[in-house]
Amino acid sequence: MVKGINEKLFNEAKRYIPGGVNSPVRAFKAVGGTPVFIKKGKGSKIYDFEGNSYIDYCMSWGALILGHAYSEVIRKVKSVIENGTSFGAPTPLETEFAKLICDAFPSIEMLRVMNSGTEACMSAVRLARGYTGRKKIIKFAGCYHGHADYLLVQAGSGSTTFGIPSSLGLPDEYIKHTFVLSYNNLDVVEKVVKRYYKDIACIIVEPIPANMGVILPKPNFLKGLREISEYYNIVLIFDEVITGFRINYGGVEKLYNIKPDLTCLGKIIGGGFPIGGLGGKKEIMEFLSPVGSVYQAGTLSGNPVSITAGISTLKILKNKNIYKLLEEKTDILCSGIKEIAMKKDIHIVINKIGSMFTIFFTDEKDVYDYQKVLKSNTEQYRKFFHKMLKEGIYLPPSQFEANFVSLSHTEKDIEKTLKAIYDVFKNI
Ligand code: KE4
Repeated sequence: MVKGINEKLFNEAKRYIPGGVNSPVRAFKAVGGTPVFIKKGKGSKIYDFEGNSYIDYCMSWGALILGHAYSEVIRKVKSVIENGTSFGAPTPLETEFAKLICDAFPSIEMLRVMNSGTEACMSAVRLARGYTGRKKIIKFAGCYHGHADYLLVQAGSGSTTFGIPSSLGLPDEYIKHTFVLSYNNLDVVEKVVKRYYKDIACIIVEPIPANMGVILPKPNFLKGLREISEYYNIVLIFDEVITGFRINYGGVEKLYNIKPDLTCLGKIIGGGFPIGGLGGKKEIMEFLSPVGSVYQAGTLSGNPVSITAGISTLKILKNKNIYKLLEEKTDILCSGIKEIAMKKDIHIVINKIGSMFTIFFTDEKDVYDYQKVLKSNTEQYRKFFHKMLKEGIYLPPSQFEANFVSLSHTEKDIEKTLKAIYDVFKNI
């Protein structure tokens, strides 16, 4: 064990990279301390340069549903990588991939691939605006759709407003068309749509949000969004960058039998490589260039490496049993955590679906919207995070993110995690 290497690596990184990281959530700002620099990942584990290993529940923010460096995926990528990594020209692999996604999502008739979830969401909004000729968009406080200007907008706590910027660099003109409403509050959606429907191009929503921690939809919330958007000819966009292929083979739309008009994808479908996907109704998708006049493009979009990793991942996930396995492991873990918390009189709420969950440190008896999320005790989460890290468990470095169980997480991992929870809850 060699102490201090993370510190050294972090200081050097901060010299050349803003905040020492290439994405802010990695900098441990929400939990304090020095981020762990990763040397390698394999299966459910990650290893740092100080000789520590961790059971990982961040799993590249949900992308690695099979686990780190999953052998079958790596083998497939190795078999294609020497034939070229990018051609800037079409390959039949992209058609095979698009067909797999169209077969998995009842609402997706066509798919366009890009290189991130941000691009997928940005393109979806532009497409909805191009298709409807309208400007305004509805998003929900606490939902994250990547960092396109007009989506980086966060109202206060769920009130209906024109966007209040949550980032510098967002001119009013860019965000004045963004309404930010309260997830799970259908009445507010109804009121705003009734008043502005003539100008609203789309409603974009994480159908099961995971970016304010995991929040579950209230009965009929998603169905209500579908009915309202249908009635007023507003494009309904499900941002399934996290949930796509996380909860089942397909999306949340299958879970609730609700068909959005467009779906944004990312993470899992790239098998650990950069990817984003935008799919939906043919009638809308064919507004995309070069068929239609909504421009959308990307140098490495559909490159054979990401696509091969994606295809091999999806083919493994197609085995129905996998989701049952993932769910069982996650259920054992979450019920174990609840039991220990009860015994130690630690007040938490766990929101869980499939193989993703969030432990909210809160006195609330349930957490179903952003206002309740904001009551979480982030100080207690910070302590919890670092104590678990010391026990060799790597959780997402923020109370407002999700934990992910992968196919590589073993029963032994779950046992070790519960033992760590027991020791940490003893004196948190
Ligand atoms: P990317 O551009 O990071 O590939 O995807 C943006 C995005 C879009 N939609 C949803 C629902 C998402 O969760 C994301 C990205 N998620 C965050 C963490 N929850 C990525 C982690 C990061 O920003 O470093």
